[in-house]
Amino acid sequence: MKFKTKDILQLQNYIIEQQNITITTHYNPDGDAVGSVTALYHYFKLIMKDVQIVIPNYVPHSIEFLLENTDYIIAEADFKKAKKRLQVTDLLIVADMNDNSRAGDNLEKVLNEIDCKKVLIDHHVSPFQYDINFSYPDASSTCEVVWNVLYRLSKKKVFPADISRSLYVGIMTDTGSLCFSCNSPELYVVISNLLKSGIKANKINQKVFDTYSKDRLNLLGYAISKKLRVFDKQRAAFIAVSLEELERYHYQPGDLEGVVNYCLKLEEVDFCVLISERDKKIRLSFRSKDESIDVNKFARKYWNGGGHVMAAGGKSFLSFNEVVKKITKQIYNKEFIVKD
Ligand SMILES: [Mn+2]
Repeated sequence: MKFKTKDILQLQNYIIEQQNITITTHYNPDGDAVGSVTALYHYFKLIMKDVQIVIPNYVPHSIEFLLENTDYIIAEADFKKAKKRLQVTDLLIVADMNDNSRAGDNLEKVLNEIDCKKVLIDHHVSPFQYDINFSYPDASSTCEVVWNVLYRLSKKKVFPADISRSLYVGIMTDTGSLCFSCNSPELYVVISNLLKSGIKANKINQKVFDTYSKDRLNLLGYAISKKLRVFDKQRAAFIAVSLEELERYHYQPGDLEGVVNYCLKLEEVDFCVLISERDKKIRLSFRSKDESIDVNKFARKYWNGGGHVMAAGGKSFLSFNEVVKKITKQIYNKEFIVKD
């Protein structure tokens, strides 16, 4: 990962000059988001900085343990406190999101308004320009970028266990346990250095991946056996679950995490979608098996979203049935292959 020396020097100056640091990330934070912000938090604590985390909304149960021994505010639970902190922040670090709008409507406004130094650490395409951008769309995860930033700041390769554990979780969750975005030899050097801190990879994997409730496993079974629609000719598939169906399985945040990837396990499928109905909107996740199907472009063009070439998300305020109809039509017409 190539870094500009001037960016690292500038970040170093910000860290020395600025009194306090706030770290934030995207709405519906995943393992990479929470891994990034907590690793950065522990690093700044180590060098005795006043630091706090602001997370837009709930953290899924399987990665909640990463928040132990950190000072964090969940904006959706205590918006006043989050806003107050951000308004007095001298240095804002935005991790695992490429645009303030990804923090959700309320937080976006505050992030846009505040006047402070702003640094981005991320791996999504087309980032918004901050004072310093550490943006590496080829990286497996933001946590891999964070490791590289910390290495250049500290000249150290092995960090304390709390930092290493957070970064390890981010890399594992964003690569589907090294199943995708996993071709870079340098990534394995990073993981090797994380394990040198003494963290136990097998125990962490269990904690993160083997935490299903009976309802969650049953919802997965139902989604796959009853809701999967495959389009052989178009090499595409989708799963659509309504709010009523989610409620039947006592849906908890995070319960649909990874469900979209099951569609791609089909040999005859190269593109897939998970559609899920939420309180006020419809959420969509897109996956592709092939770089020629750029789901980031598809999500940007049609579904108010974005992300990566092979994994992206979107949202819609149409009704559930309308979204299902629109996706069906787009699959029939192969509109998911977006030409420039
Ligand atoms: Mn990520």
